[in-house]
Amino acid sequence: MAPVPPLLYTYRRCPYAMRARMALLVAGIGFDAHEIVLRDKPAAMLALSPKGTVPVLALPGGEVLEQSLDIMRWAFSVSDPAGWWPRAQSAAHLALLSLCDGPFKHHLDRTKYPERFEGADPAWHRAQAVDVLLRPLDAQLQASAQLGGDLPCATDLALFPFVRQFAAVDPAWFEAQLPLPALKAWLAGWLSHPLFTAAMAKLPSGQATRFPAPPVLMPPPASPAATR
Ligand SMILES: N[C@@H](CCC(=O)N[C@@H](CS)C(=O)NCC(=O)O)C(=O)O
Repeated sequence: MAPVPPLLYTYRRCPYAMRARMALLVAGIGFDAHEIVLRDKPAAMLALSPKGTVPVLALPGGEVLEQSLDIMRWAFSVSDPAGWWPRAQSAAHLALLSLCDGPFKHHLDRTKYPERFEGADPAWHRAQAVDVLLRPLDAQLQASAQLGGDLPCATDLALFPFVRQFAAVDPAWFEAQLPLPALKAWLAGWLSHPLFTAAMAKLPSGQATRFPAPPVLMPPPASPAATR
């Protein structure tokens, strides 16, 4: 009998779920995915993880991973010959990650949904988001095409979906007003990357489906010379 695959509760447009799906794909782990409707979360998911956020990964042995970073860590513990996880564990990378998930996410939410936060000034939060993460990220990416160096690492995967979301709030402003060329080249490389395309596969919602196994995922990323 074929082994039972892990089950990922996910939401296609959620940046936390994107990083989890990309890590599972990089690690070559076959999984079922249950695309949820945020306003109507499945009872089975809430039974496993009452906090009610996605992603949630239910492992065949009964363990439940309720945080995107735990899912990434687990995926790379299964298979990581290229060292995606260890290259993401430097103090500088962990600092970028906590800036992303902490202050940057705070400012991103208030840039994107100011109506949800009383008194929020989206232009101020947008400027803060740039200062807190995007400028340091651009500086880092001027030194190497990926945060992982020549090759990406788990930090690239973890941060990219959030930078994507920020850029999508006002793409014309992002393109015209933000002089961060290395960051933009990195973002463009990921947006067109087969790994991201694979991770964004559309699934029927409300049921578990085998997540499509991609053909070849990791051609080398575009070189800085080719993208800048
Ligand atoms: N710290 C969590 C955050 C996950 C999270 O906040 N996910 C959002 C979607 S992007 C969510 O599920 N929100 C619940 C809701 O909107 O009801 C993680 O890293 O997995």
